Amino acid sequence: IEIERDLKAAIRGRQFELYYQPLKDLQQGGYIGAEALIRWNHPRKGVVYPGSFIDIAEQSGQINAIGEWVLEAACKQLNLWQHTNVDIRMHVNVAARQFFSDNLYEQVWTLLTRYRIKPHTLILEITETELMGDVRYATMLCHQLTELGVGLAIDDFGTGYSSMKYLKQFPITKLKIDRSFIMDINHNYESREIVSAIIAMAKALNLSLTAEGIETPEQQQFLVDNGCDHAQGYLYSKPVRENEFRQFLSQVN
Ligand code: G
Ligand code: G
Ligand code: MN
Ligand code: NA
Repeated sequence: IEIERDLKAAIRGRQFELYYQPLKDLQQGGYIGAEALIRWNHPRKGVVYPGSFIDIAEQSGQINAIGEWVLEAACKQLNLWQHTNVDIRMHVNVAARQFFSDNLYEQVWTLLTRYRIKPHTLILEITETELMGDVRYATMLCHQLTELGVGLAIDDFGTGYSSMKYLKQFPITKLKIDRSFIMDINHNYESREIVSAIIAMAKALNLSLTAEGIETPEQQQFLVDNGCDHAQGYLYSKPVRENEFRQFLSQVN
């Protein structure tokens, strides 16, 4: 209840901020994207992480207003990057309730137009569980969003409930392997087998693949050797503020 009340003030009071975590192209070496991750600059508590308020916002319905803010802030930023020749794709997390709200398509259309975004540079991250909530509606919406030209990624892939049948049915462009599989690939035979099977499946279905939660050079090496496309994790950078993110890019790209 206290958080709900504080969130109301936060939405009105511009207390949210996006941090960015770089996505590395494992085969070419450069950085090709950023995942936008929300932070709440709470007037008393300091920086609050989404783990402690996204679920509450989802239950209270405040996620719609927050999600709208996130999408607009990400598009505004993408426009600025495109103006300064920072060639990077923007990944944005979309919560279930936001995905199934009746105006996501319109929001995305409006923002692409308002901020002159090249559609393929915006990627919406959705979880398997979200998609499976209402397969018919999700399939329709995914097709509409794909027609706008934006990319669709399944986030936390492997942890949810989904079937190969639906993977083929949704017009998804990308999978993100959940970091729980990456965590022990260097110590656990089963995790290695699962990860290489997911890599093979993504290739067979012509889906681009990002591994999440890379923390060691050994994990990276395994993914490079097995042909994974992209990687994200503390090995490269934790999520950082925009100025730090640009500084990071100028040093590495
Ligand atoms: O940023 P952090 O690593 O603490 O993220 C924790 C969780 O919060 C992740 O599962 C992430 O997907 C989610 N999250 C972060 N930013 C957003 C956002 O803008 N919208 C939604 N819906 N979830 C987010
Ligand atoms: O669920 P989603 O993939 O959107 O969440 C991303 C979350 O993972 C963020 O909270 C981010 O801070 C966290 N994260 C990103 N890279 C790493 C990593 O290398 N190790 C760990 N433990 N967490 C990470
Ligand atoms: Mn994500
Ligand atoms: Na994830």
